[in-house]
Amino acid sequence: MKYSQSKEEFLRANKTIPGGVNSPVRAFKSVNIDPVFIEKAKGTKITDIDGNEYTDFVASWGPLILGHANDTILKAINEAAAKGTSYGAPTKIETEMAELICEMMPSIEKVRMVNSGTEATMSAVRLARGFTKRECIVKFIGNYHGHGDYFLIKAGSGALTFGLPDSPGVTEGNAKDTLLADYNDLKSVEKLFAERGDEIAAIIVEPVAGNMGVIPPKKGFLEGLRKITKKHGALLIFDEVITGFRLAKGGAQEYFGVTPDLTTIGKIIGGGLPVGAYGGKKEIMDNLAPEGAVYQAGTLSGNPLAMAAGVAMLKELKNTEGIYEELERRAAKLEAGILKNIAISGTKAVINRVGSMMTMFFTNEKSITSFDQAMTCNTEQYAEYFKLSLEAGIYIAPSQFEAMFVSAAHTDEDIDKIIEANYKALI
Ligand code: HOZ
Repeated sequence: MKYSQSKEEFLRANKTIPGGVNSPVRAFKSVNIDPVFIEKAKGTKITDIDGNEYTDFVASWGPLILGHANDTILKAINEAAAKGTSYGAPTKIETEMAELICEMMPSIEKVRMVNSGTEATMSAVRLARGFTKRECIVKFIGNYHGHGDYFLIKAGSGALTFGLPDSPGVTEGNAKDTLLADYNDLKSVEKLFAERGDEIAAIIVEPVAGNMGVIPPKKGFLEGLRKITKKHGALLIFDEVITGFRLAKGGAQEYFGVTPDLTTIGKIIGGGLPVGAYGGKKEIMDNLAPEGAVYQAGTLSGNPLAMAAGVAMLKELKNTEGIYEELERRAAKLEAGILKNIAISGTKAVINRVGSMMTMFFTNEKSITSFDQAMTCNTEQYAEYFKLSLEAGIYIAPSQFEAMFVSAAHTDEDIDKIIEANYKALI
C-alpha cells in the first residue's frame, strides 16, 4: 500500500498540532510508523487519504457498535442539525436520553450529560467526594479513566500504593489522594481500606479492563469491590465508558450482575459524537447543583446533535432483537479463528475476550489476568503484527494495550478476512 499523502499530511500537521495529532494514541508511535489520515468511513470500511481501504476493528475506540455512518444515526443528526446546533438551554431530547439510559441501566436513577468520558469520570469522583465528605479515591494500576489529574498517576514501584506525582503537571496534592491498587487483586484493595478506609470516597474501576488490553475481572473481583465499599461507606464507581451498552443492554453491570453506586458512560451514547454521562442513585445524584452543592456544568452538555445521535443509537440497541447474541457469535468466531492460528503457527500469544471486545497479547504467559502480566507482552512483535495487518487491509489499534471491537455491522466475511490476515501475519 502507498501512504505518501498521509506522510505529507502528518508533516504538515506536526507544524501546528503537538505531535501532529489531537490524541496521542493516534500518532502510531508505539508501532513505529507514521499514522494514516482518514478520509471517510462507511459500515466496517474505513478509507485513508491515499485511497487505501481497511476493514475497521477499532470503531473509533469503541463507540461505533453499529458501524460507521449508520443511516439511522445520520438521519437523526441531520434532522437535529437543521434545527440548530446548540442552545445552551433545556431540550426534550435530553430527557428522552436520560429516560432511555435509566431504563436500560437500572442502577442509574438520575443521569447528568457531559461531553466526554474524561468529564464523566472527573465529575463522578467530585460527586463521590462531595457526597461522602472524604477525599481519597482508589484506582487500579493500568485502568484508564481519561486524563483528569488524579487519574494520571504513574507511580513507580515503591510508590505504587500511595501515589507520587511523577507525571509533569499533576500536583503532589492530587497524587496523594489517589490510592493505587492492583486490578483483579482484592487483597491489595483490602489493604488500602484497612489502612485508610475512612478517608476513601470511592473505588473507580473499569469492570472489564480495556486500556491495558482487555482483561476480564476474575470471578468474585467485582463482587468483592462491592462488599468492601459497602462495609466502609465508600462508593463504587463503574467506569463503563467502554463497556456500557456494549457488553449488554445494561453494560458490564448487567453482564456480571454487580450493581455500582455511580456509573460513568460515554462513547456509544454519543453514536460517534462527543458525549459522556454519569449517573446513579437519586440520593447521590441530587447532590449536584442546582439541586445540591456539588458544582458541575457545561454549555455544550446535552448538545442536541449528540443527543439525537445517542438516542438513535440506544433505541437501535434496545429494540434490535438478538443484537448482543449476534455480536457474541461473531466475536466468538473471531476469537476461535485467532486461537486456531496461534496454535498452528506456534506463536506465543493468548487472547482475552469479553463479548465483542478482545485483545491478542504476544506473551510467554499462559494467561493475562493482571497489569504485571500484561507488561510481559512483546510490544515489538505487536508492532510488526500491526504493520502486517494494515498492509492486509485490517485496521486494529496501534498499541498492544488496547481493545479490538466487533460491531453489528461486521459480516461473517469481515471476520473471515481478519482471521485470514491474522493467519498470514502469524505464520
Ligand atoms: N484508550 C483510549 C480510549 N479508551 C484511546 C483513545 C484515545 O486516547 O484517543
